[in-house]
Amino acid sequence: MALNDSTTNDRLPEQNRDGGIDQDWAGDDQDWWDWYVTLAANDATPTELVEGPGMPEVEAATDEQVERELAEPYDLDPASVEAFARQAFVRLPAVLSPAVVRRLAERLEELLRAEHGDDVAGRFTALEQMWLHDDLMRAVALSPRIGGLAAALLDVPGVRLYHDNALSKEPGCGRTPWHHDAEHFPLQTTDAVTAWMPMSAIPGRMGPLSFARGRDVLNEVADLEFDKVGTSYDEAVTQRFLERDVAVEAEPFAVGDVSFHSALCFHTAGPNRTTQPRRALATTYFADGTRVVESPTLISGTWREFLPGIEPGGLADSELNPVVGRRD
Ligand SMILES: O=C(O)CCC(=O)C(=O)O
Ligand SMILES: [Fe+2]
Repeated sequence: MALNDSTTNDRLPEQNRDGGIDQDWAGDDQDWWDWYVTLAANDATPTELVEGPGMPEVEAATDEQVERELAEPYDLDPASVEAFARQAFVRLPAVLSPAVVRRLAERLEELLRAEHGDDVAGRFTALEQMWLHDDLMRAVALSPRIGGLAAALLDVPGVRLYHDNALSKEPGCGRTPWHHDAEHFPLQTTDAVTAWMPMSAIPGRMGPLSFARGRDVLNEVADLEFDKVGTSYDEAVTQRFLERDVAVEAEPFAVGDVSFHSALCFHTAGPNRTTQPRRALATTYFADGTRVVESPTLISGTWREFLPGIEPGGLADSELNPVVGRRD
């Protein structure tokens, strides 16, 4: 199967084809992902898809059990806080029980199918702002457990919701390009973090989220020019990390593991070479008191949807950005 490989700008909305990246994104969030994955370099050699893990093979939790678990605090080990501060990401075990993952995965399947249908092979299908119309997804986005972890890891008094996301890398979809999210979030802070919550086990061949270790990795690649139509930026980052011995963690995820990556963390994900979709819920939080940058870019995507009524430079506190977590 040919993995997504495109070196033209035909995935860019027409209004965004000319000029640099200092312009608002003209399409919707799915258009953004369809474009974004074309910026990843992929091995052209076709490979067989192997069987992948589906939803956890346990009985699903009830909706009440999901809400209860997501409301309870997680016992965060000080070594994990220290690891996050040093390496800009951390993985935490057993943040979600297998039964809760199962229930969320079932619901996500329904939501994705309703939005994208069945004909999705090879694509990266996304959903966002599910919390506005779905009770279970609201329990995740507004979870005191997940929000509390975000505040504790960032070591800030409180965090607000930026947006939720479902990220479904369908069978045969290629890599996610190297990037760091500070570039994506139009926020005047690096105190932002994304909880990446897999909806199954994710073995290596399924494309687990993978992280370059260290808060300062950014400096190693700061001189590389972003490429909005081809894969040159992604290739240059890969090359630079190899040359400078930047350690990359690309471990599989077990059911219930959740990773938290800072806006400073460089990350990527491999192709999904399995027969099952690689699905995760990804929710982003930022420090309360943050302002929107003066000049959002193409890479900021559909940010106005996540901060309605807030103009560049304004305080990021719309009604869609409730305070979700507090540091104890
Ligand atoms: O799921 C992926 O492959 C990419 C997700 C990502 O970049 C993020 O959640 O920040
Ligand atoms: Fe990201």
